[in-house]
Amino acid sequence: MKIIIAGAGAMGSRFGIMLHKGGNDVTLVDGWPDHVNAIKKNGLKANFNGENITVNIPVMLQSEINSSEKADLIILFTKAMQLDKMLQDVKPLISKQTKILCLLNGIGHEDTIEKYIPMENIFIGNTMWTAGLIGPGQVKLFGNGSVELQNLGQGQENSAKKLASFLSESGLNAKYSDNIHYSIYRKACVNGTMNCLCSILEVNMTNFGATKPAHDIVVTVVNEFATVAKHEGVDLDVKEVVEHVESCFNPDTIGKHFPSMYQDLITNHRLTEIDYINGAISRKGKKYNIATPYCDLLTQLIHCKEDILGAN
Ligand code: NAD
Ligand code: AOT
Repeated sequence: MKIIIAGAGAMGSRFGIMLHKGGNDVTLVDGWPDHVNAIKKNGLKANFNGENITVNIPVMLQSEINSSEKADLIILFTKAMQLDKMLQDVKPLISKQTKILCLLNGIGHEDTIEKYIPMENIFIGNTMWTAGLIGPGQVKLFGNGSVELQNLGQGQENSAKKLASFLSESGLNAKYSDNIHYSIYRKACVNGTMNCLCSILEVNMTNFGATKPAHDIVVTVVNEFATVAKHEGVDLDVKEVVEHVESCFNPDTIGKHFPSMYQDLITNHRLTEIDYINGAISRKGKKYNIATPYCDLLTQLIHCKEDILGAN
């Protein structure tokens, strides 16, 4: 099985390393020249659960893609803003059989993917794995995680189940979900609270969880997501989702993780995915005539911070 990781930053590197360690034919594709050149020169370096390892995985720039060999599976791990361009660039690697798996955070990526890929080959999901990009060619990976996925096209359930077992063979702990829109909204509630709040407050998830107002803020934001989700046929169990979000405060599991939005904005002064998370809820709220004041403000505050820090 020829696997392409399209977007090989923090998470793409994690999945690339785990699938490579699992004995698979993996190639990384990325658009950041310094990162790609560092991997070509020195291998991909990872602190993997405390152990320093170097993995030699083939890697190429998006601009170096040629059509010689088609992929069986492409796993998308760009940031949301980079997804459309990546799909355009990987076109030469796609045959009629190529399956595409999208595990990006945020809501509505299927609308972008459907422009390029036939529905029966699209698989969408979300992941509770985490990863950090330390610098070009170097990642830090700790903790455990999981993947939930489902087919977008009708009649592809068996393919989705096979894909989940295939990922699990490399330790990725993947499961087929028969209600992936619920899972995506549930994970979006984690990002709609942790990513923006840890970035605005410049803390990790444990530190945010230790503040007195944390619980009330989480409940209010999750309720805004749930009200919008209901208009899209997704009936979130707010109490369960709040518990799920708050489980991220645990310092012994993933509480010490600085969310990817923090890594983008605070560490690297890069633009964020806020418009695909809280911003998506604000837009949908307007469409359905639902007030989403917390999501509106959190989106605006992140955009303020992008401006203040000169993010690009
Ligand atoms: P990432 O920013 O590490 O990588 C995405 C792309 O940005 C890559 O092409 C990378 O090379 C490029 N990039 C990274 N740093 C750069 C820099 N300083 N200069 C120029 N280019 C740079 O993204 P990620 O954290 O792997 O996230 C991918 C997707 O997975 C996102 O949708 C994210 O929300 C989601 N996600 C992330 C985590 C996490 O812990 N990082 C966990 C779950 C889901
Ligand atoms: C995360 N983090 O999704 C993952 O950093 O964007 C991110 C992200 C799993 C559980 C909690 C947070």
